[in-house]
Amino acid sequence: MEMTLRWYGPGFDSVTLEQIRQIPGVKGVITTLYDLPAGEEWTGERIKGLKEIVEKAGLKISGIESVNIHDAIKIGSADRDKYIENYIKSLAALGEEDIHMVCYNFMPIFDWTRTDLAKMRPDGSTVLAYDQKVVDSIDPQTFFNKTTDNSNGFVMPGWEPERLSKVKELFEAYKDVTAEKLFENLVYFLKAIGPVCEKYDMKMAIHPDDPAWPVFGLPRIITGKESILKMLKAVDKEYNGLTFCMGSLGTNPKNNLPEIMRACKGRIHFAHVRNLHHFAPGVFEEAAHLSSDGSFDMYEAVKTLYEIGFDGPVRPDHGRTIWGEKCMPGYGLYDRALGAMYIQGLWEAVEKSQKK
Ligand code: DNO
Repeated sequence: MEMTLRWYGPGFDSVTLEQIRQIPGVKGVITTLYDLPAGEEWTGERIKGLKEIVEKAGLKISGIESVNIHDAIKIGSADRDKYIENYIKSLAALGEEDIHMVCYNFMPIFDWTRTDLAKMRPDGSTVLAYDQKVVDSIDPQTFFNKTTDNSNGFVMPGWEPERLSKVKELFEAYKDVTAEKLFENLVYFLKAIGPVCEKYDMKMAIHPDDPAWPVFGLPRIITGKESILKMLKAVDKEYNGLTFCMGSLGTNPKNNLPEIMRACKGRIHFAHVRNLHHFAPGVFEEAAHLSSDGSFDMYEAVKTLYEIGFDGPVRPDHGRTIWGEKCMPGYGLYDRALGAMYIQGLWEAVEKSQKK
């Protein structure tokens, strides 16, 4: 495995590449062109520019999170081929720059959802949290407008202002998109990008739905073992793979994380390793990475990644906000750095004990 950290790019992240470089073992970043709206073509020039900045700091780009999918592709509207064409060009441009892993999601409208971005824990740290009752009490079409509360002024991934300002129109556009239709549209997209992925050895890593069930009446199709295997089988090629996001799949305690990893052996191209603390069904908060701080057995998870021969990029995921840091909720330096060290500690222990 290759330890990485997510970095939003110059001007968007409170964390610097110089800081990331000083985290032991972190050699690469997972980044993006955060200013580009979904659907726009990524040019070689923009990618080169980003790469230069990262490499100048002594790091490399280990993958992209995300090249976002335009709603026309998810909805399957008449103009989708134009956006797929742009996506193909973007993948080719990334391949030309020797970047071979792209994380994306196929969630309608909202990407990941939390009900609190700064829930206070007894130790004074704050975390992202979710309560289904709160989600059920919201009418998303009137509730969301230009920004999200508590985000410290940062644009949250998947919650870009241009998206939030047209939530009503988007709901209208998605009204006939059932889970079956959404799945068909995903398969259509995956087949269309096949040739460019194979030409450039591009690994596509779909991000699971977070939380792993439908929210606001919108369908969600990457929620657990069965739906993931269905997706992998529908386009049974290596390029069509998964981001194994523990936190997203783990929102549903019925998902057996090690079992899903084993079932997806060879098709996991990226891993987000993090911990959640469950209180009740549909009520959880994000914990420190340490097993005893949350509900997941992190040792078992890392051991399983090792045993299935996973050798792609891993990143610690949403961290707590600690030590007074001013950062994008979930994406501060301190707790993710602690997470990176912990995951590497587990990996080293597993590796040494299994090699004996
Ligand atoms: C949230 C992230 C997601 C993820 C996308 C991938 O913190 O895990 O926004 O990056 O769903 O496209």
